[in-house]
Formats: sequence, structure tokens, C-alpha cells
Amino acid sequence: MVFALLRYGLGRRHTPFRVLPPTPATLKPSYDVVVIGGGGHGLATAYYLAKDHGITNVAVLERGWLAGGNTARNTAIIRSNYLTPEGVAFYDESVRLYRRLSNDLGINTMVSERGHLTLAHTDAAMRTMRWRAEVNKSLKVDSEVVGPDEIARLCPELDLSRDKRYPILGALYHAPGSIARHDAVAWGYAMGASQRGVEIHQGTEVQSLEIENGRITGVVTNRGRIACGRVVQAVAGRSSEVARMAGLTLPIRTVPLQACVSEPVKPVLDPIIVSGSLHVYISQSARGEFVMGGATDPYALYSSRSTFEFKEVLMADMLELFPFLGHARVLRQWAGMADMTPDFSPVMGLTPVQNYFIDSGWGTWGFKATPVCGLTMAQTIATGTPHPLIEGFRLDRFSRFAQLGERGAASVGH
Ligand code: PYC
Repeated sequence: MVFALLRYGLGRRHTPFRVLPPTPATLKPSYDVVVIGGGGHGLATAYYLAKDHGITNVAVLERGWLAGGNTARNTAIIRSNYLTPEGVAFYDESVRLYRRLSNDLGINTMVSERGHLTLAHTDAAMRTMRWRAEVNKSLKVDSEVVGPDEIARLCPELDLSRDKRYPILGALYHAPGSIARHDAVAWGYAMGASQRGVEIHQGTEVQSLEIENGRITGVVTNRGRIACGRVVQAVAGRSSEVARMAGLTLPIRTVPLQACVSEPVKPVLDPIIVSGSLHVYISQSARGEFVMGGATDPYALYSSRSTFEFKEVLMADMLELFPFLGHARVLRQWAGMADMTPDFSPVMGLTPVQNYFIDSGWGTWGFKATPVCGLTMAQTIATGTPHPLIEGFRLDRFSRFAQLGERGAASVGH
């Protein structure tokens, strides 16, 4: 790696600055695969369809701009310390893909392995951390329960005093926990897909889906109708709305999830810190900003507005963990929309409509799943058979009493 970098730096041939191709002036009359949603998941699916399966007659339709939805509205945390074996195996593959993503996509995705501490403030929380650690270890995922001394070593900035509303009793430590540059991930997938022939159409809204004999035959957009072989929806925050066009009802409730960043300061916080009881999480970005979030809004709503109430509650809890943050000013605040399923696991794969595929129900976990979603959805679409890693996430699990309870792995309060 070092020699390759040196050779590149001293050499004369440098890769030209990469720009995304503009949206083609017209849509083709027909595509083998139409991807609804030009966020990270849709772009990654298109990329792996082209790269791994040679399916390149693909259109990605994005009603807004590229990766401007939840891909731009998250806190870019990557981890695989989940609770169910299905969840752990799935996100672990994502961690593995993230580790080599910069090389694979030829863009610096700024994946930075920091370690991830989920703090436990109660005996019940300690029990859940032990449970998660055991499931993780049985699947060879690096997680362990640590006590206050080790927490102090890993994160000296934390206030570990005992005379508090929520004293810290221990934590689940997950060394592979990372952060990344979310835009670069989306741009990398978009560039990789378009270099292989995929068309990315921004400003292209899907208005209806034509269904005949249980199959989608056409996609009607604000720029005209297209015929399609297969269609996949990857529209976090709008999953129910788009699924309804295909005649599907999803067990999803959509709630806003807000977050904010501070002004940039020198690097002081290395690990990612989560407190389930206080409902807060924080990391420090490469730019020096503290990236902070809290609980989802307590009501279902399609809105990405920011509220003062959220900030007020978040800061009160954050200061309990990190009193020094009292000196940091908040720079920016935003909201995304979390499509919550009853069991907190996603809904992925085949649907009752023969050639319609779904990638939804990400709740607050969409960013970390981006590469593995692309990989597994592409294989599922190409072969018509669910990838083994997403078999458990089938839509029909709700009618088979085969839910996958993942709530205990949430970093975000609900
Ligand atoms: O589950 O790691 C997480 C997370 C952090 C922010 C939103 N979700």
C-alpha cells in the first residue's frame, strides 16, 4: 500500500478528477432492471448488478438529487455488534466490505476504525450487553463486555463518576466500530455503476407502476414511461409509499430521526460512544466535528425538519457524559426519516409481485448496511433467489411468526 502510494505520488500518470456523468437527456424505452432510489442502497445495488452479474442495462431513478435522502442524513456509523445471529452475520459482511471499499471503488471513503462503546447504566442493560457479546463472539465478531477501568482507558474524556443520574456500570466494546464519509460511499458506487453502463437519472420521480398478471410491466415517471424486466425499490423514508404503488402493504412506521454536529475542534474523541439509557451517541469526524444524535421523534411523520426540543434534550444528556462539550457550539442540525419495522430488522428480497424486489425497513441502520445491501440485493435480483444473508429478512416473516427481534441492538432510543 505504502509503495503503491509512493509510486503513484511520484509518477506522471494521475487518475483524472472523477465527475459523475450528467443525467441522460432521455430515458430509454426499456431497461432490464429499474432501481427506484438513487441513495447509497440503490446505487450499490446497481453497482453490484453490473460488476458481479454483468447486468448493465440498468436505470437508477432518483426523484431528487443523488444521495440526498437518508444517505446524506445519517451519522455514518459502521458496526456489526447486533443481537440476532442473522443481524450479526449480515452487518459483519458489511464491515468487511467497508474495509476494502476505498480500494474497490477507487475513492477515499474515509473509513476510520475507532472502536465502539455501548455504555450500560443499569443491570438490565449489562445483561443485554453480555447477551450481545456472546452472540457476537459465537459468530467471530470482536465484541466484549468491559468494566469502568477499561472504559476510562479507551475514552478518558467520559465522566465516569458514580454519583450521577446514570452512572456507567460497564460497556459492550466492539473494536471494529468505524465511521466513514457518507457522500464518498454514494459517489463511489455511482461512479462505479455508471462506468459500467448504468444510467443514473436524477430529477426522475416514479409516479405509478403498471402491473399485469402479478408482474410489473412498466414504470411511469414524470419524464415518461419505461418498460422493465425487474424493479427494485430502495427508498428509505418513503418505503411504504412506493410499495403501495406495487400493491404492497409494509409493516412500517416512519419516524423522523434528528442529529447535529458541533463546530470543528482538535481531535479529542477517538471511539464512538453510545448510551442506550440516555439515548445519545457521539463520534468525532475527521473534520473535527462532534457528530451527535439521540432518540427518534416520538411520533410518525414524513418531515425532515429540525426541532429545538430535540437539541435541548440531546445536549442535556450529552453533557452528563461529556461535561467538556459545554464549550462546543452546535453548527448544523438535520433529520432523516427512519422506516421502522415491528421487530427492528429490515424487509428485503422477493415480494408477492413476481419481478418486484424490496430493500426497506432500515430504521436507523441504513448507512452501515449500504455495501451488503447492494451485494445481496444484486444477487437476489440477478438469480431470483434470496441471498442466504437476507433469507431471514423476508417480508412474509410477519405472517409466519418468524420475526427477528433486533431492538436490543439499537443505539438510538425509540
Ligand atoms: O445503530 O449505530 C447505530 C446508529 C447510530 C446512529 C443511528 N444508528
